[in-house]
Amino acid sequence: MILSPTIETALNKQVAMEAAASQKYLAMACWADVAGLQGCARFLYSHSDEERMHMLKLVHYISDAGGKAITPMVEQPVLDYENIIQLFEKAYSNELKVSAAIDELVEICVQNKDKQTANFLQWYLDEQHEEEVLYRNLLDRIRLIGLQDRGLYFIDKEVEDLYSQKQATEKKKSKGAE
Ligand code: OFO
Repeated sequence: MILSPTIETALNKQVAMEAAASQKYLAMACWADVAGLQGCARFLYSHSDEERMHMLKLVHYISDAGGKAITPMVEQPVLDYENIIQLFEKAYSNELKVSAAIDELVEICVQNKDKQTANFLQWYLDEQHEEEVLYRNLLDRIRLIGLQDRGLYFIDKEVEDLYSQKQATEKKKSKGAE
């Protein structure tokens, strides 16, 4: 199958968006690291890696379909946050933007009758759904804990636990795939 120029351009736009997401999470992880929030940092570093994996999946798809994947320019992400709640609010709103972009991409595939790419993008639709739920639930919990008293300690612990659960689920998934 050969990609149409329209689909190739649209997929490359998504490559850039996933790369930018990876950079944003990396900057968030560095901020959390400096703030002494080790659980949050671990979670965010690993999410940055995930976004890079999302980018690479698209790059390989474009190449395998005879197109040319474009390595995007690296933009400076936001480096500082007022506090950890604001950071996760930004992360959540970023996920909503990525979801909207994937929806639009699927729509372009449908309009251009590219069923194969629309089918490939199903994985991204599912992934975005998971990430939206994860960040929405996380935000609810950390808002509930709040920043007062030992709030930061408990927020960091909450995120660390979430990170460990995610790692365990990934391990199970990859064992199942062996
Ligand atoms: Fe790429 O999954 Fe979120 O943004």
